[in-house]
Amino acid sequence: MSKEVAAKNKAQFLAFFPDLVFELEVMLENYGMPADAINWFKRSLNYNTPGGKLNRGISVVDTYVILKGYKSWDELSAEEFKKAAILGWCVELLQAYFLVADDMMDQSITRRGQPCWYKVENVGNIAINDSFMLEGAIYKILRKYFKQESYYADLLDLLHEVTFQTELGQLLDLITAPEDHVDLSKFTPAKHSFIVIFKTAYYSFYLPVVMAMYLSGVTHEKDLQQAEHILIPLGEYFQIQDDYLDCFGKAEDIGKIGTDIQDNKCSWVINQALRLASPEQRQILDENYGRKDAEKEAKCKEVFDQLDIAGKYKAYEENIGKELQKRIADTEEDRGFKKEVFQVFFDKIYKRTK
Ligand code: DMA
Ligand code: MG
Ligand code: MG
Ligand code: MG
Repeated sequence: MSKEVAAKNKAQFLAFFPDLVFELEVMLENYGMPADAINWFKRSLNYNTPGGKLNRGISVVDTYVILKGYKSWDELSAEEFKKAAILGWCVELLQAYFLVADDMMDQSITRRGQPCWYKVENVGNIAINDSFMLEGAIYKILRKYFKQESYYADLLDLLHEVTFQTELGQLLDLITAPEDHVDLSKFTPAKHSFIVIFKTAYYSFYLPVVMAMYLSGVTHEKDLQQAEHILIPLGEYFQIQDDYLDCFGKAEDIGKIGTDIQDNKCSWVINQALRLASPEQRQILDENYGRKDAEKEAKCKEVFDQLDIAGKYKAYEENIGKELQKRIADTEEDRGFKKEVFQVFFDKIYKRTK
């Protein structure tokens, strides 16, 4: 897909969001909510939902188009676009819900180039309830547009399962990173892998594709298994990129200031460093990692540079790229699934810098 087509699709997807905000506004009016509360919710929806890359949401539409055998979004009927776009925005609402809460738990400062929602004047802890309402909006919208569909229960079940998996990942992420007690021996590659698969891969990669599978009726058990076989390692790679960029990316590119070192996170970067560090370097990491102190953070980064973590990342990226390409090539298409679904997703994230 050319850059121009991708930009046009993104604009079309984005242009649909105000319709959903309006629907939700009407729903709140029907509950008799006062105008200032409706405006608060609208502000939270607009602040937290559409500002990112929208890869997850757009993937629902892209996947549906491919599974239907269409050449482009132009072949979608108005009704088809609407249904796929609604499901896409449901994934983006789920993402918004997780991010508002994640930024509070991670004490982050910026997100998508603006202050995190809880950091906005007069928001603070109200952001907790706002995050719940971003999640609740998903089910209000699904109920309105999909209740009569045969796959409505499947959609709800998928969303609930994936939400719970994400929360399991977040739990392990958080308890492996206690604020008051640094113990780097608790970090292991296996734990890291569990954290990133559960907190990111299921909702970011598996969910949008399976939603589009339900919508298009390509739902053979073996195809769902194939989706998991490729999208989970693809999502693991995506979160490893996120871990790497938290430390080595530019804030202007990633739209957020990295917090993993100060937050004592079991990230890909520290796991590599622990594998390679000399006893002296290990001691520096033991004394400086996970402390709310910019100078200590810089000392950790010095060790990461000495260990050439950036070079190790490049090598990892080449290898995982090859492995994923192999899995994509081996995808069976005889039941109606198309390997292009995976290829498009792969191309969107391979060697990303933002
Ligand atoms: C993100 O993990 C996971 C979820 C479920 C939001 P993270 O804290 O590494 O994300 P970010 O770097 O965007 O804060
Ligand atoms: Mg975070
Ligand atoms: Mg987090
Ligand atoms: Mg991160």
